[in-house]
Order: sequence, then C-alpha cells, then structure tokens
Amino acid sequence: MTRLPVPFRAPETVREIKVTDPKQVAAGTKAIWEAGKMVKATAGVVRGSKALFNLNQKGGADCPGCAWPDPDDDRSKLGEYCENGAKAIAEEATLKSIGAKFFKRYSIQELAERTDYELGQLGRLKEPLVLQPDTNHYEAISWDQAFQMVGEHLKALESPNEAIFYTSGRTSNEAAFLYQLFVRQFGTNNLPDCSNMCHESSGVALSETLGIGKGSVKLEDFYETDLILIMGQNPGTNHPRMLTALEKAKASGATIITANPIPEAGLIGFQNPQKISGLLGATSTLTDQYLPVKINGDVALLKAIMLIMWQEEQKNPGKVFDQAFIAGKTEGYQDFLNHLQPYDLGELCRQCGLTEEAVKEAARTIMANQKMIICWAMGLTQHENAVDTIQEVVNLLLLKGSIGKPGAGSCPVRGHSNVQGDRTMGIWEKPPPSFLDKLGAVFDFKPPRAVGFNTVEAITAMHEEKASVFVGMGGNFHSATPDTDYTCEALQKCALTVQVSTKLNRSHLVTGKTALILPCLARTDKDLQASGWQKVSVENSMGVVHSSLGNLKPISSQLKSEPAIVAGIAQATLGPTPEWEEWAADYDSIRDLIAQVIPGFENFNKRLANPAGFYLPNVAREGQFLGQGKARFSTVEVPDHHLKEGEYLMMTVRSHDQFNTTIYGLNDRYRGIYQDRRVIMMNEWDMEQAGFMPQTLVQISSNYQNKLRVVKNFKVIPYPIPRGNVATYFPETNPLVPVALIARKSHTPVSKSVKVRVSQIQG
Ligand SMILES: Nc1nc2c(c(=O)[nH]1)N[C@H]1C(S)=C(S)[C@@H](COP(=O)(O)OP(=O)(O)OC[C@H]3O[C@@H](n4cnc5c(=O)[nH]c(N)nc54)[C@H](O)[C@@H]3O)O[C@H]1N2
Ligand SMILES: Nc1nc2c(c(=O)[nH]1)N[C@H]1C(S)=C(S)[C@@H](COP(=O)(O)OP(=O)(O)OC[C@H]3O[C@@H](n4cnc5c(=O)[nH]c(N)nc54)[C@H](O)[C@@H]3O)O[C@H]1N2
Ligand SMILES: [Mo]
Repeated sequence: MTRLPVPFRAPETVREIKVTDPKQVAAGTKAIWEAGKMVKATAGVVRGSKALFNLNQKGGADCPGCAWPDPDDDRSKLGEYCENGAKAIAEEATLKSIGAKFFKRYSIQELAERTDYELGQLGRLKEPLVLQPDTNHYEAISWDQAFQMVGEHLKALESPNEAIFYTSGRTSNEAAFLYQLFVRQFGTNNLPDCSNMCHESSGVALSETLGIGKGSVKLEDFYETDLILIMGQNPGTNHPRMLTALEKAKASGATIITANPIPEAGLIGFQNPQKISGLLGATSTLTDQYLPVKINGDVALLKAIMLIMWQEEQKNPGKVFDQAFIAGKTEGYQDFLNHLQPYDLGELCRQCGLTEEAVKEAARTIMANQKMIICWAMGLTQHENAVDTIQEVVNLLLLKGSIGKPGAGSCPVRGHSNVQGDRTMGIWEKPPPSFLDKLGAVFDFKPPRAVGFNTVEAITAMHEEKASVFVGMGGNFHSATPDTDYTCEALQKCALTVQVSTKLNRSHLVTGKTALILPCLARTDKDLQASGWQKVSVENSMGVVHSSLGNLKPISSQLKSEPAIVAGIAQATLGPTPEWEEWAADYDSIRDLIAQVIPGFENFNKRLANPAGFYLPNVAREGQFLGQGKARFSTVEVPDHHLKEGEYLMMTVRSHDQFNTTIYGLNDRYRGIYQDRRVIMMNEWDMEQAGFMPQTLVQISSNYQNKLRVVKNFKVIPYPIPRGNVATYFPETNPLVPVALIARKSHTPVSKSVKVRVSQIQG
C-alpha cells in the first residue's frame, strides 16, 4: 500500500452568505442565549451546567478560553464566564467522541475534505491511535506501544536537536514543567510554542525596555486609572470578560480611547450579561474616542500624539511630561526627543490615516489625564516592526510616568489561558542561563545551552530535513502556522509526528510518515491519579497563579493526563526511572520541584491553597526596571509599506465563532457576517475602484520574494475599514502568509500586514 495524497488545505467551497450591518453593542441576553444553546446541544443540560458553574469560581476550573484574569474578590453569581468561554466548554464537555472504529471507516484523505467546523463537531478523541507508514487509516494502539514508538524514534536520531517539541498555551504549569524537563534531559532546547506566533513581540519589547516580558498591571489598576488606551485588540470576542472590567473602570471615572482599523462592537458598546441591568438591555458606551487607524499605523499615531505632547511640554515645562520620573527612573530621554522632533505632524497623520483633529483630541485627553493603562493584543504584535510599535507604547507610558504605580502601566492581553505560565515554566527555545543553571543543579544534569528552534525556524528545519520528529503538546501546528502549503510539506517530511490532543484537527491529517494521536484530559475533566483527584495550576495575563480543578467525568477511560503522557514518553526515551511515575501520580510533587527551580514559586503548594491564587513578582509593577537599572526609551522608525497600485494590506483576524483554529460556527455576529468565513472585508471606495460589488467572488494572492501564493473563492464584503486595508479570517488565509515574513527580533509571523492583490473570479 502507499499513502495517497492528502489535501493540504481545508475545502475552498463557495457557500451562501448573509450580511447585515456590523453591531454597535456586544454581549447582552443574546450572548447568554448563544452560550446556553451551544453547551446544552453538545454537553447536555446537567453536564454542561456542572462545567459552567464551576468555571472561574474560586477552587473551580480555569476557563480554557482566554487568559483574562478573575476578580480577586467578588465573582458574579450569574456565572464568571462569557459567551465564548461557554463555547470553549461546549467543545471540551461534548458527549460525542471518536476512536479507532471511526477512523477505520474514514481515511485521512476523506477527513481532510471536511471543513474545520465539521472536524470539530466530531467530538473528543477517545483512544490512542497510530497512522502507520504507507497506510491511510488510523488504527488503535496501546499507550505502552505508543510511548515505545516515540522513544524509539527519539533515540534513533543522530542528535536530540533533530526533534521538535511544540506547545500550545492550554497546557498546565505542572505538565509544562515536566515537558521542558524531559526535553532538556533528552538534550535540546527545541521548545517552540504558540507564543512565538502571539505575544513574543511584547515579550521582547518589554524585556528590552522595562526588564520583564510581561505586563505590569493588575485587574484593580483598571478601577483606579484615569485613562485606558486599547490598541489592536478585539475584547468583545476574544476577551469578553475584559468588557466587564472596562465597564467598571468607566463607572470609576476612566476615559477609554480605542485605536483599531475596524470599529469592533465590544469596544463601542456593552450590555453586561453578568448584571441584571445588562440582561434587561441597559447599554454602556465604552469607547470615548475611536481612532480608525490604518493597519500598522500605530507607530505614526503614537509619534503624532507624543509630538503634540512635546510641543505643549515646551510651552509649559514639567506640566505635560513627568520630568521627575523621567530623570529618576529612565534613560535615553534626550535621544528619544532628538529623534522625535524632526517628524512632521501632518505627515504622521497621513501615515496613520487619521485627521489632525482626531489625533489632537486624543493627545489632549492623554495630557489631561494622569494615570494611564495601555492594552494591546495581536493588532500590534503581528507586524514586521511589532517590537518597535510596542516600544513606542512604552515610550508614551514613560513620558507620563505611567508605570510602576497603581492605576497605570502596560497590559499586553494574552491569548491562551496558560500561555504565560508555560513560558514561566521554561517552555522557551532560548531560556535564560540562570534558569538552565538552576534546572541543572536541582536535577543533576547538564541542560543543553544552544538556542533551540522557534516556531518559524521549526517549520523551516523540518522542510530542510534538519528535524524529523515533531511532538505537539496541544495546538494545531498545521493550521496556526503561516504558509500552510509549505508547513504541510515540512510536516510530511518528518519520520514521526505526534499530537497530544483533545479534538481532531488538520494536524492529525497532514502528518509525518508515521503519526500518533495521544488523547488527553482537558481542563474541565476530572483528573484522577494514583494519589487521588488532581488540581493543576495556571498563570493568567496579570501574573496571578491559581489552581484549576476539573469536575467532569472524562468521556473515555482511555484518556491520560498531560503529565502522565510526558512521564510515559520520558520513561520510554530516557529509561525507566521511578520518579517520573511518582511525579505523574501526585502533582503536589511536581509543584515541589517547580518551587525549587523557579523564582516566585516558593512554598508553591501552600500558596496555591489560597483560592484566589498568588501574584508572581513583577519588577515593572514595582517600579524596579531592568534589575536595579532604569527603564529605557527607544527610538523607532515609522514603517512604510510602499503599496503598489492594486495592492492592499491584509490583516487576518478571529471571528466571534472560533477559538484560534477551532471553528465553533460560521457566524461572526458582531460584524454582521453569517453562514460563511471565506470573506474579505473591504472599504466601499476601494470596492468601487476595483469594480467589485458586494459578494463578488474573488481570489486573493500574495507575492513575496517572487513566490506567488493564492487562495480562492472569497466573497467581498463592504466594511468600515480604512482605504487600502482589507481583513480576512485566520486560518483560511494562512496560505498567504509567507513563512519568511517575520517580525524583527521576535520572529513572529506577520499575520496582520500581508500585502495582497484581489481579483475577480470569472464564472
Ligand atoms: N473567543 C476567542 N477568544 C480568544 C481567541 C479566539 O480565537 N477566540 N484567541 C485567543 C488568543 S491565542 C489570542 S492571542 C487572543 C487574540 O485576541 P485579539 O488580538 O483581539 O485577536 P484578533 O482577532 O487577532 O484581533 C486583533 C485586533 O486587532 C485589530 N488590528 C489588526 N491590525 C491592527 C493594526 O495594525 N493596528 C491596530 N491598532 N489594530 C489592528 C483588528 O481589527 C482586531 O480588532 O484572543 C484569545 N482569546
Ligand atoms: N494568520 C494568523 N495566524 C495565527 C494567528 C493570527 O492572528 N493570524 N494567531 C496566532 C496565535 S495568537 C496563536 S496563539 C496560534 C494558536 O496556535 P495553537 O495553539 O497551535 O492552535 P489552537 O487552534 O489554539 O489549537 C487547538 C487544538 O488544541 C488541542 N487542545 C485543546 N485543548 C487542549 C488541551 O487542554 N490539551 C491538549 N494537549 N490539547 C488541547 C485541540 O486538539 C485543538 O484542536 O495561532 C497563531 N496563528
Ligand atoms: Mo495567541
């Protein structure tokens, strides 16, 4: 037998689509209704309610959705979850499942013809499976055989650096710690993670300027601040509980400015579904000033604002900038000013696509308010100059002395629920030497020192056959990464690809010569080990570490926990050692190890007993920048995209019905787009100029370094977006994102500014 070709991409079928005007308000009763509908349909009323009411309560399960923090004190009686958290639960708690019988019936080729939405609907993976070389169907395999297979492949490599160990951000601290320990004992730092595609740019920018790659604010800071600037983020969909915090901030007197190429519903207005008033339809207006900035116009915008502030500062010295803070706590101020002064306000406004009036109004608001928080997410991190942009954000905070004090600071809003914790645990291709020293000392071995592959380098390494074993601790490497076709070729060159997963996705279908699916327990599942019912811990976006305890009966007795799977692979690779079994049997013992290795985790088990968790130390929050040093101003340039005639700058965004590559449904309710995701949102003037009508069928192409990439069958939708800019959904347009197009310094794929052309498909 031979392995037949597997389609690399999801089907590019044309569907009927329905469009309405974008919404002005997010959440409300509709959100509760949508949430309930989805959970009941997939998990049943009893199981679904059990999961939902446990969610984000003290001592309950951490929502597997986003990393937005829980309130330290009062939690809503109506439930501390949001519509999209409920959808994440519905995905996990579903009663449907698939195993060997199902895969006997359907080949990988047949499954690859289904949409991502259809794959997700199949339910949970319920037993370990293997796809043998030259076959087209997965078959059952025992856990022991699966572990042996991984161990044999790993041991057969000439160098440990020929293996790649990816992590997605749902993995608990305990599993992540064991995983990186195993990988380093095996002998490599090849630990790329989803963070490489996500907030890596924030980590790099903040480490260089403030000395810590994490944000500096706590949730309470939102209630003490005067002003919140939200850039490149769509919380109504991706961090819905942030809207509750913004509503509370406004009630305490804060002003909100939003910079986003599109007016996202949740940032404009909000009906709080966790409050009776919100359920009855009372709307809060969240954004006081909306700035429709052009894609990647943020540096120009921030520079324009700071230029206006500087002009005012000259008229009223010490009244606009916090000179005491600048003198005492920063360095590089004079260079920064010298670099800023020659810029021309009119030109900067043209570059960011805003009127001078609008920018002046924003600058006036910023000058009139003392304490400021700046929030951002993927709209800033996924550009070539993303690190620059975030350093420009830091510049503004430094000018105002708005960092290291209550009610002020930096707030990169993280994605996956434990992506920040995984990094803290050492999931990192370039860990600091101090971390490796400690790890080596505690476990008595010599950790590898060479920097490992990040996500993009991992793809290239597999493509160039420098790596031939891929292990994915969660995630969907096939679809989340850029340049889908190239990534598929890379994966197919591997001898073995292993996916530790909860649900079927395309990474299980486009595989190495041999492939394994190792099904694991999810966050909401009850995790029973030899020593009893186990809790795990996670770290949220604001550096709070807290416990998470699942309470649902697992869908199958064949599922293993992530720590148990790591222990199994470790023993099969490094040789049988009793401690791996002991660690997997009792997570308290893993936490005792973490306490010995990672600063801030002293007395971990004892402190985790506090239901609200505990804060990790944070130098920026404490006003101690760069060790004992000073925070740094940066000098960054305004990017120029040189768009040619007929070229547009494309951002790839999430719809309201997805969690990254998991597609919950085909509607993007807040944007008024229903029944299909193959759309391109375009300015009406641009449409007219290009001769497109609403729903004209088009293909989109990118041409980077003379390689043409094309996706077909997209429908044009008129949308309030700046001219020259277009928006599409991730992952449908990932085939257009060139693997070599990455952010400077952070190496994050440039998924938010891809130059594309759009042409009508005749037919
Ligand atoms: N329900 C749900 N929740 C999620 C996720 C999910 O898929 N579904 N994903 C999780 C993950 S991993 C992450 S990282 C976060 C992602 O959270 P977000 O970053 O909010 O997600 P995106 O959809 O990528 O949205 C980016 C936003 O930035 C804007 N934008 C794009 N380019 C620019 C620009 O150049 N400048 C400015 N100012 N704005 C720009 C877009 O219009 C959009 O509003 O959400 C997390 N939470
Ligand atoms: N074009 C474009 N590409 C992007 C982005 C973008 O904005 N635009 N965003 C990027 C960002 S911010 C991110 S974070 C990445 C996301 O990249 P990934 O984290 O790799 O992708 P996900 O879609 O979140 O992974 C979903 C899969 O994880 C598995 N899973 C779910 N829960 C668990 C669990 O508890 N344990 C285990 N072991 N497996 C689990 C399921 O099998 C599911 O199919 O994508 C990036 N890619
Ligand atoms: Mo992310």
